Amino acid sequence: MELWFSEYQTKNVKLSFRVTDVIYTKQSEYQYISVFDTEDFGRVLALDDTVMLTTKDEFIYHEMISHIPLLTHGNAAKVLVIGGGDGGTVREILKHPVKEINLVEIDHEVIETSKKYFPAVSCGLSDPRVKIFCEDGIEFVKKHSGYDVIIIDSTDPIGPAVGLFSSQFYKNVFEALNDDGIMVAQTETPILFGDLIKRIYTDMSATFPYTNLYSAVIPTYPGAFWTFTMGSKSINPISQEISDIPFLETKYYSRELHKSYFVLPPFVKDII
Ligand code: AG3
Repeated sequence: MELWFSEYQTKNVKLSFRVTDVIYTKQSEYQYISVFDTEDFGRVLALDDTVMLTTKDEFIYHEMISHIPLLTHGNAAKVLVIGGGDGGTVREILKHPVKEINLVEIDHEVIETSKKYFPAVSCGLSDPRVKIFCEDGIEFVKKHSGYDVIIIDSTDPIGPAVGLFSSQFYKNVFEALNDDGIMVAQTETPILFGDLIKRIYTDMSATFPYTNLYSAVIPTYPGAFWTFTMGSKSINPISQEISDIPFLETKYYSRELHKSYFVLPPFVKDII
């Protein structure tokens, strides 16, 4: 018997994996959580049947959403992660000499699931520098400030994540950042969602003096060509020297390529 998982990336495009084992499923207060093993991409975490990570390629997303803003900033002490309950982003941030990480994940079941079934992803969550808040990130940024870097490691802009893609949210993030602060958000694929990317870019650049897109290839996300949008209050990420921290162990991010991640193909430049 063949067992397959499919994500509807659009109404008309599916990404499917042959499933070797269903490990865990649960309907939480917010979403349907599933964990399963696959033949070629290892273990998968899906939320509402949408792929959040696979153990084979999660390093690409988590390295790129963390190291680019942190090395651009160069001296981040206090970092906020919104979403990211699996812990992959926290794991990467902990490779930097930060003092404090606040993780704000709305669904504590995601954290528990990752701790139990993805030990190599969630390993940083028990570090003493990490404080976990199980609340809505949209409200959290209105009440907290003093961050050097804020990372929006969200799901797609549907359901509870919609507000994480709004111009008012970007304004609140701006206020929550220190004067040289930097934010970055995962911003989907220009192959399928050009209008969304244009709106995010327009909204973020209405608030942040420097707004830049960068990209990575993520085979298990829609379009495979994925973007991150970075807003910076005073540091220009393009002219900034990249800070040199020793022993940054990465598999996708590379210092030599750092500037090139911001170089956009013409079709993306045309979108924004
Ligand atoms: N955040 C999910 C990115 C969106 C993926 N979208 C999709 N598969 N349709 C990643 C969570 C990992 N920390």
